[in-house]
Amino acid sequence: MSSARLVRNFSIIAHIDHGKTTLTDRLLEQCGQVDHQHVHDRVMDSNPIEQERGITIKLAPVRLNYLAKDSQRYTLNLIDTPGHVDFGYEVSRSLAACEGVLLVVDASQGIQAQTLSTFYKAVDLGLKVIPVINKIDLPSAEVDRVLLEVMELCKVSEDEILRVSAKSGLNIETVLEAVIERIDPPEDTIDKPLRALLISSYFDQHQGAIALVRIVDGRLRPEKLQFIQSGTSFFPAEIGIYTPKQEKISELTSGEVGYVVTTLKDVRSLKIGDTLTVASRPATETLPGYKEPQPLVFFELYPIDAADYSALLDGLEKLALRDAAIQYSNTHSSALGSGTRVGCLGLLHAEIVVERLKLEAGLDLLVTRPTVPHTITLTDGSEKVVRTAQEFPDPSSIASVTEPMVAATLITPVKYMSKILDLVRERRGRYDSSDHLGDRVVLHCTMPLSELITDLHDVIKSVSSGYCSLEYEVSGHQEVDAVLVSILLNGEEVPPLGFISVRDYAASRGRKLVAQLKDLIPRQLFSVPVQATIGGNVIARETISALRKDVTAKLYGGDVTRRKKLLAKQAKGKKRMKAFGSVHLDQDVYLQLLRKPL
Ligand SMILES: Nc1nc2c(ncn2[C@@H]2O[C@H](COP(=O)(O)OP(=O)(O)OP(=O)(O)O)[C@@H](O)[C@H]2O)c(=O)[nH]1
Ligand SMILES: [Mg+2]
Repeated sequence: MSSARLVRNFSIIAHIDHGKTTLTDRLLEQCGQVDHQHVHDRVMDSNPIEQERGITIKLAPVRLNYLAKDSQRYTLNLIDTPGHVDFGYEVSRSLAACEGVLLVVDASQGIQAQTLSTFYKAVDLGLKVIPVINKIDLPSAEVDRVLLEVMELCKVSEDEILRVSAKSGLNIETVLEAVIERIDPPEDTIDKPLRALLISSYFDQHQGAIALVRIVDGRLRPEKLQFIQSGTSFFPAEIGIYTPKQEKISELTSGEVGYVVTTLKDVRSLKIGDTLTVASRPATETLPGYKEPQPLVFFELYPIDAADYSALLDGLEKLALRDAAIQYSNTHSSALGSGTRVGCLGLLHAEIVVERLKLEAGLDLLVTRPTVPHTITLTDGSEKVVRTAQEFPDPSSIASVTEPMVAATLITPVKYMSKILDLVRERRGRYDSSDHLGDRVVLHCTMPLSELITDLHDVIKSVSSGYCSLEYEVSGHQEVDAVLVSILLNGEEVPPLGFISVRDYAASRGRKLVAQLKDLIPRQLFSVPVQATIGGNVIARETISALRKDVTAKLYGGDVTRRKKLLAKQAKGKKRMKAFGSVHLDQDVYLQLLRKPL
């Protein structure tokens, strides 16, 4: 137990890649908490995908034990957050557990779209913001320009802005001292009945469901505990903190952040934002929670080998145990058999889910194009939410369609502004207003979400030489004239290749996809027409010409064992493919198409 006066709770927030995780690693090092025997570059990004991609996808708490200049030992509970827009909800949860934040800004980049959104989230919650300019060691650092931007945004004087290099460790101590001086200690409410906010959860193979909590009032001890909203109760097997290793302690008290091993089998019985209390002496008032993450993109997954269906469900189940933002439900297609429809927070999240299933469950999967949910009013007056192209109803039964819209914020140097606005208009967006930020401009626009989950991000980066950044939030729905474009191979429909498009762009997108398919599909022994259709009318067509060489010839030479081997190899290859109109497609074709936007 530590006295609340000597506790500080804060999160590190920033635009993607501005150095949150590196700074967290350095702070750990400063407090002597890095185990040099097991040290790898990134102590905090612990899961393999985070390590490989160098991005944070889940919030991570850690407790620092810091001997300050005033000779007192402080307990600093820090939460490292992800910067990518798909994982913005993790930032909101982290902020709910803090009294302050370190707002990190890359000295070579300045304030970016995500910097603004996370800053306003922190201000809305009344948190103390400590601005930190990072990467001052870089030759391309423009510390003075960034200082002005930060002073303008945060309404602070120059000497309140810290200047550090998380890479070299320069000025790291100033960060810890500023946290102690400027962030308020949590309120000391140790005598009240226990109320702990569930910030996050994960599943450990040996320990079961583990809850990450911020103790708001009272003490959390080994006694029967209960969640107020869900009613779930349990006896904790262990209480502890992250240093960053799990470290068992006897109790957590008001103001502290730590973990509780719940022994529950299903992590989904832990509802993020729920209030934990003591079963025999419950608190009555729940803590203000926060919104559950809402999936924004949906796609379908089918095992290429139907026998793998149960392995697919198992794999997804395991993933969902660790990642509460994944939604999935069973679906069936006449052409593809049994599959699942998966909802994710964005394209990066979707890519990570598919990657994990392939890696961890070793599955060959057919992935349909990610789609945003459309709400369709049918001619009989009923409403239907269509999450993937495969569910799109017959055009004659549709009265109207609406699609999700987003409020997008783009920050760009003035000289790229007109190019960016052209791009926004091309993607069916509209300009709403703008502000100035130093010598750059902040554009507020409204756009269809479906236009954002394509290559928009890459295109924006390329027209602005990497200087424009984008951030968005779902803002409502708007009516759209949408149609289903179907793809036919050799006269037979290939449902996973179909897509929903606004009618005006359907023909050009259909042509683009048909041309991509012509390049991607290997030539066959016969010529294969590739067509795109809307409601049965052909809008684009290409032909994959036939292979001239007789590829089966080699099957007939040589001895029996060699022929058998070749046949077996061929059968194995076939298993990993799915036939449409006598054309076999393997998972690589789908995966490559996903990366080629329309
Ligand atoms: N030169 C220099 N590079 C830095 C500094 N801090 C971080 N970096 C580099 O910047 C890149 C991104 O750093 P991360 O710490 O992963 O950034 P992040 O903000 O945690 O990124 P996300 O969690 O994905 O949002 C890495 O390649 C770091 O090595 C610094 O002070 N100087
Ligand atoms: Mg990170």
